[in-house]
Amino acid sequence: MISCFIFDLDGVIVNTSVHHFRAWQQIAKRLGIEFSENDNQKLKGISREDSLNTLLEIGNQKVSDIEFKKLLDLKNSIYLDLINGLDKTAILPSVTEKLNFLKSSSYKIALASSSKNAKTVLNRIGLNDYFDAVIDGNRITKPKPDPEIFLTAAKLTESNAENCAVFEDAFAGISAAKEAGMLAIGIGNKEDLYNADYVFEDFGQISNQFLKSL
Ligand code: B16
Ligand code: MG
Repeated sequence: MISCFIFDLDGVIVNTSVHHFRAWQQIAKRLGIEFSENDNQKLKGISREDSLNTLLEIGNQKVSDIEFKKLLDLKNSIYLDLINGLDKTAILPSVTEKLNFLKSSSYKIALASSSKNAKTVLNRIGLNDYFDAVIDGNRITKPKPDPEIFLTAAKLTESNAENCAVFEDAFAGISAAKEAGMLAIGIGNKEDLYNADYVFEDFGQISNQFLKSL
């Protein structure tokens, strides 16, 4: 029986994935690497460092440690510029309704995002108060697909892993949830998230009854 729901942030709660993609596109352009929306699927949910390594692999390139750090900082400043005006209009469809339902039904709710900017994003969209625990990229040592982030969420909400369900939009995030022994609910399409237990296009497709039955 599920007693705790763990939400990913980018691509699940808020539409910031497109801003991550645009920022990486600018880095790719600077490096002379062709970087498509399809390539971007590989970057979803993984850390900034792992994303840059993946981009360099795509372009078959190597850079010095100093250049690597510079590119990470540049990507982040481009991303921060892009989300400068972020507000609650960026919340994805039916997310607030689902959070209200879960809160009023006394489920535990946690946020588990690889992003080191998760708290900034959460503040800007004004959803802070819903979460019993917030775990971001600053708080973990092993990023998704490692299960650490979700196991930490279980610990902080005093939940057993088998009583947790995770909402994720990334293959790496679904892998991490499964590795943690949790139920994995994909938000996106079945082709990309074939490793999930269930997949829905968005929260509008998930009924309260379904959540209660888990
Ligand atoms: P940052 P999530 C992830 O957030 C994004 O999906 C991924 O594209 C990004 O590289 C990662 O956060 C790190 O973000 O550069 O802001 O620390 O989907 O786990 O909420
Ligand atoms: Mg995500």
